[in-house]
Amino acid sequence: MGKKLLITGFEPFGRETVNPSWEAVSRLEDRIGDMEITKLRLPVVFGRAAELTLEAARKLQPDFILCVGQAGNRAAVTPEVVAINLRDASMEDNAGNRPEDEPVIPGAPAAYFASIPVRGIVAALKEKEIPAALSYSAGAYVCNDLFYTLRHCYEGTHVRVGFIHVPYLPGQGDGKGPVMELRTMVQALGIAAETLKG
Ligand code: PCA
Repeated sequence: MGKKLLITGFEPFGRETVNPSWEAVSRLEDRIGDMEITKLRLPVVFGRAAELTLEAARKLQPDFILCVGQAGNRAAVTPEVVAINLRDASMEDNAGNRPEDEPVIPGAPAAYFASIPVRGIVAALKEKEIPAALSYSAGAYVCNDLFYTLRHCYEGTHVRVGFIHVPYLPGQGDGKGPVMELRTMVQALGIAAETLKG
């Protein structure tokens, strides 16, 4: 039976004028195999990104939620293994918030593992010679905030939740760090979507 995937990307933040996550997500097909794809662009704002995703998910009733974000210092597509219950920002978000050492959800568990097949995704990407690796930290900024909130909300349900960080696009950062071509990222997300069913 056809499954539904809600996939999110972020608006730009910091000094950047593009965010590769939304650039790649927005270029995905509307259907991959028998999976219906719904794309959502999110603000880089603590709490709000998750609220908007939950709102969209309540309407769509997806089987999978895959969030994508930029991780500028990375050279590979990196599925995140774990989300932690911590907000600890070293820079303001796009609404001027800079939480320090706060829980995402007070009283909730310290961490959740991704509920998508992260290892299967890395293997499928490597098979296509796309640089890929597991990441054991999504940080403590807005990406982790989103990932943690969704994992918490869908714990014990059939909805599978994951997060993938992607590198900078050519032209981003200081020009000296690692980058990845947009078409490679789009291909990578398509492969990840195909691999979700495990
Ligand atoms: N990356 C940030 C937030 C938005 C994005 O694309 C992060 O890694 O938290």
